[in-house]
Amino acid sequence: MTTPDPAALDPVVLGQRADLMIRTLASISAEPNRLIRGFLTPEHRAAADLVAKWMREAGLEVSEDALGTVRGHLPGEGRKRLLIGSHIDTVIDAGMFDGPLGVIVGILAAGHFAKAGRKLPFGLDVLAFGDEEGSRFPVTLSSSLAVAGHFDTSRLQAMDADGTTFSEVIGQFGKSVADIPLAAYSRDEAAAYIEVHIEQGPVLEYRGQPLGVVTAIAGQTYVNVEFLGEAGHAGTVPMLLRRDALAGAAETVSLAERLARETKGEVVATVGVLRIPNAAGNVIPGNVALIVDIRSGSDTARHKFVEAFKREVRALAERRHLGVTMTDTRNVSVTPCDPALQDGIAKAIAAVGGEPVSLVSGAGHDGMAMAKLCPIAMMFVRCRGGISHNPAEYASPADMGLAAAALIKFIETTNF
Ligand code: HGY
Ligand code: MN
Ligand code: MN
Repeated sequence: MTTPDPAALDPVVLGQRADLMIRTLASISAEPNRLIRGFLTPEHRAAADLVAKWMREAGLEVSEDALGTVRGHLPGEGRKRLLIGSHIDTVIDAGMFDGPLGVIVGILAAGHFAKAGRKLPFGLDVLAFGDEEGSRFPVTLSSSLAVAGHFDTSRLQAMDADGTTFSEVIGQFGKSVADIPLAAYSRDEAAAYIEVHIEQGPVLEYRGQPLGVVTAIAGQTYVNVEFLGEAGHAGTVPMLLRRDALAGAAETVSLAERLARETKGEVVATVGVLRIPNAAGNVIPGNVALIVDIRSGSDTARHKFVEAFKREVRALAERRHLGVTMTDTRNVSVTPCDPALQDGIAKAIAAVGGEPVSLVSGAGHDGMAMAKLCPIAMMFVRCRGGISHNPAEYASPADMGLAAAALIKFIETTNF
């Protein structure tokens, strides 16, 4: 039995380690002046290699699956394993904490037990997923779905902006599509999945608390809306004779915002992508597409919203003599977090001096995929101004250290 290092449980030391690791990982990007790390890119390769190095240094057995998920394993007494993970891919021009924080805190926690020579009643697996954001392909959660045994091979035909297919990219990454099923855990191995993640919202900061317990992950509907009007000369077509697809899209953006505001917080709706092919200042847009991201902690409220939204879009298209198609490209129900695990996390937060705040996650996470395999739970970490998906994203070393100490406490006080 090696002597436990007293500093190992000191949240200040853990926070400093986490901060250094976060900033080191953040230096791996596709571009020098902003953080971009797409799925199965050279940056993913470099990030995976760095995470694997940290896992080995922490005393974990490292492996990597066919979708580039890096796994650090600490053997326990029995066959069961507690899975601790998050993602190392990013959105474009990202913050450095969204995703990596959960992997790094997992490595620090597992390393604590490895260094102490502690044999836990269950194994620990730290997982670094590479496709949570869906910023390269129009699909998401591929790596965690593969680990959960629910990878849908239709994704292999998805294409990135260069027209390269998902399956081609797997080959370029040095992996084989045939090996994807090997990534899956069997149900009797996976005891639970825990993810530590920045809140990406303002609640913990408002409540003056460093850590929170997630009760559920919001459900999501993505609607691809495409308007078909008539391209025309900007100077010659009278306003009343136009079939302006962009004007229809603009009215749709305001409609989504108005309907969501009317739900008084129950539903949020965002248009983050608007595509105008062959855009030109002197051409009336004839064809415009937009993606509407609709989320809610209540599936009933979300479905009701989508129905009302689509009804009003059809009406405005009619009024404007536009053709319109609406395709749901994502429909994910609310993912509840396991009540017993929530309780364990709340107790661990209290043990490190926090007052556990419970909240719904408006953001999606790999836990949505892992819930198909085993019970899940999430611990949120306060982030400044609730800002995320933005380079101004920030979590303090003190709060990150408390999260690592709370996760260690959770592992020590939980049994499966
Ligand atoms: O969209 C989300 O909520 C996550 O950041 N991918
Ligand atoms: Mn994100
Ligand atoms: Mn995330």
